[in-house]
Formats: sequence, C-alpha cells, structure tokens
Amino acid sequence: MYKGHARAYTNIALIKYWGKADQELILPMNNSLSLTLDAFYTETSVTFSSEYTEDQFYLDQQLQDQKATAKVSRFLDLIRNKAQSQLFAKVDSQNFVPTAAGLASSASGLAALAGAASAALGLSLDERELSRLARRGSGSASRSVYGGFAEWQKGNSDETSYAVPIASDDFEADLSMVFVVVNDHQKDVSSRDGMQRTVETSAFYDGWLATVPQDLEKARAAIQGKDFQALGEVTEASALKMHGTTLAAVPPFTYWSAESMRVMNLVRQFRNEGLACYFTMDAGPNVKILVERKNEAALVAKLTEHFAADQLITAHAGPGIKIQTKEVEA
Ligand code: 2P0
Repeated sequence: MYKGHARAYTNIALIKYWGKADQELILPMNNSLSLTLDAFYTETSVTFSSEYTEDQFYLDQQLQDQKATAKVSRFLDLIRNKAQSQLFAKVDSQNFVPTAAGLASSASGLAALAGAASAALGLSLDERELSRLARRGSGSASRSVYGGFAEWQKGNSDETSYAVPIASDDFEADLSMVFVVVNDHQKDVSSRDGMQRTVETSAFYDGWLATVPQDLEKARAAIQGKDFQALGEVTEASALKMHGTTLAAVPPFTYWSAESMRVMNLVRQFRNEGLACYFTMDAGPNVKILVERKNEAALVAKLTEHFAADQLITAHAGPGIKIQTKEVEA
C-alpha cells in the first residue's frame, strides 16, 4: 500500500475571493489573486487500507471528533470516486505555524490533503487537476498548489474553475509580508458563512463585484511591471472593499477589531512618514502588511514600538505544493 505525503504552504489573497456562485462545487463569484508564503504550512500523510473500518483524522497528533472527521471524509469521497476506491483512510495532518495564534489556514490544509490523498490512491494529477480538487475542499486552497503569485480563475463549472501561476520574473522575492497578530477576538463568523451572508444580503455586494475585474487588471500589471506601490495600493483597496460589504449584510458583521484599526492607522502613518507599506485583512482581526523586503527591517522596527515581538511574524514568498509517494507495509 502507498502512503501519500504532501506539504502545502498557505497563501494570502491580494485581490480577495469573497462569495460563491455554487456552494457545492465551490465556484466563486470573482477571480482572486494571491501570494503563497513560506511561514505557514501544513504537512499531511494519507494511507488507505482494507484493514481500516472507518476514516481516521489526526490533526497535530490529536484524533479528531466525528464532526471534523466527517468533513475530511466528504472530501476523501471525491478522491475515492475518482480512483474508484472504497477503502477507508488514515489522515495525519500537522499545521506548522510560528505561534499558537489561530493562524492555521484552510488553504494549506485542504491543498495538502488533496495532494496526499490523491497520491496515496495512485492518481497522478497535474497542477490544474490538483487545483480543481483542492478547490472542492476550500476555495483558497486552489491557489496553494502554486508558489509565488497565483490567480484563481472563477470559471463556470467544476472543469473550468482552477488557479494558474502568474509569471512574475521573481518579483515575489522582493516582497515581505509582516503579520500583526492582535489578540482581541471579535465574535467569530466563519469565512464560509460570512461570504454567503454577504452575497445574499449585502447592499454593497454588487459594488464589490463591479470593481474586481479592474483591480485584477491593476494587480497583474503591477506584477508584470514590478511596481510595488501599484500592487500595494490595489491590495489595500481590495481588502477595504471586501470588508466594506460585511457592514451592509443582514445582520451586519465585521472582522475588524479595535486593534485591527489601530494597525491599519499605523500603516497609514508609516506611509506618511515615507515608508511604503500596505495592509490587507482576511476573515479575522489579524492584519498583514505588505512591504518591500529591503524595507522589512525598518517596518518591523516601527511595529516593535507598538507590539510585542511575539505578535509579529514575517513571511516571504513560498513554494508550491510538494508531494511524495512511498510504499509502506500493509
Ligand atoms: C481569500 N478568504 O481570498 C478570502 C479573503 C477570506 C477572506 O478564502 O468556503 O476558507 O472554504 O471556500 O477559502 C477564506 O475562505 O472558504 C478565504 P471556503 P475559504 O483568501
């Protein structure tokens, strides 16, 4: 029998994915564009065996409950169907994050699971097929198949919705992303529920969709031209617009906390002081700051005046998914 093993790195969207056209297939309402990072990743091993009588899911060495296991089983069913297998699996997954700050990501987790499980059943998927499969687990996972910049093309079917790498002449090597981990949690709304509520009820959702194509165009042009300022400006604008939609949802919600706003204001202040840096935020209160690598130390020095060292995590561009298959004793 074969053990499939995969390591996938998380990615942060510069142009955000926010809303689904199809819940079951995870087809998004808009294209999104991301940077894969080196600082957070998931390693997952999967074996399938006729000796197993149910799927078992270990996360960070802890056997998970029925609810978490059922989610993994539903995803494994997609792969079992593809491989025409009825074997149960043992899934062993480990998240590598620098602190216990709640930064574990479904992007790296589902991409690693897609890679490891498909390899264990002998499916040798190309990157596009792997991106499509990862997408079925979590939309943002479609982008973690690739290193550097990737764009998830929304498509209009299971076959046509997948991420592709963006040629960048290594521009990503010039970039850093500093995570500011803030500790004042808002009441959680999962990204899945939050984006759905926004699509269905937010008066601002159409406004969001209307400007995504031009933001993508600006981001692609900034990457081609290695124009950090243009990339930063459109990154920040995309995040602000995405988060704006949540305020008009019914009931309204926000992922911003007082501390998030403090970080965003500091970023604006640093820019006024001549340090080019731009923020983005996802479905939680932490703020990520995009900065040129040559200015990373200056940014961290300024942030250190306001935050504890363990609240600051610096990441750089990371690689694409790595998959291995090993023969093991049954
Ligand atoms: C993104 N986020 O583009 C956006 C921006 C959060 C804010 O993708 O429901 O875990 O599994 O497809 O991918 C987080 O949502 O959601 C996300 P599902 P996912 O990164």
